[in-house]
Amino acid sequence: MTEPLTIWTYDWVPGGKSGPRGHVRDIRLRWACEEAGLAYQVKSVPFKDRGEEHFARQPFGQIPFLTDGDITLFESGACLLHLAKKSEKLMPRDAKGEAEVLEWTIAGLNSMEMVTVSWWFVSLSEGADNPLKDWMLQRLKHLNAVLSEREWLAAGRFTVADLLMADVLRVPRLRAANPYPVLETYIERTCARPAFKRAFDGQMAHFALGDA
Ligand SMILES: N[C@@H](CCC(=O)N[C@@H](CS)C(=O)NCC(=O)O)C(=O)O
Repeated sequence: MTEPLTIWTYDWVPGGKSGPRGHVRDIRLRWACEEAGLAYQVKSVPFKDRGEEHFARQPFGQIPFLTDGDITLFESGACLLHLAKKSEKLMPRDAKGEAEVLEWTIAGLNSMEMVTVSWWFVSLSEGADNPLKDWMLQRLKHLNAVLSEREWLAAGRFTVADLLMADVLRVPRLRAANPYPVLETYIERTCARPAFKRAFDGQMAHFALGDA
């Protein structure tokens, strides 16, 4: 029997208020599979002892990575686009719609997450004096202008680009610093999708098992 798609994550990550549970990036892959109705299983690599086999599949020793038959991919964005090729629910099949999904998925990763994650890290030590604050706020401002004109980023409907962007934006510290109600409503609208809740609950249950 062929193995279903396998999403790889850690066996455990710290819990509690400041822990990453609920935001570990395997959630992006779970969410995409849930949206598309793709069968998947989740397997673990050790969080504490990252072995050679892990680095062979994710050269930075991070997660997530994805196995699909004899294909293994790392980088959540690459995995999302791979999954999007399997389902029109994640990405339309017309050339224009597909191009919009590609550009907005990469924008989520490269124009937003690159800035927001840098800002987030610096904010842990610098608080309100974060020198990256203006850079981060500029990006939110421009995204706000886009989402003030339309409900979804690409192709006139929910796609994997929204899944990615909402996941980037829903980080609590960033959400608290976001001055734009339109963006908050976008996060709420996107994360209200039942597929998100299933993915979130799945991740929380997985790491709770790791506690045991
Ligand atoms: N660009 C990577 C980032 C992956 C990433 O930051 N993964 C985190 C978990 S969400 C991780 O493995 N952190 C542990 C580490 O960096 O050692 C992607 O999108 O897949």
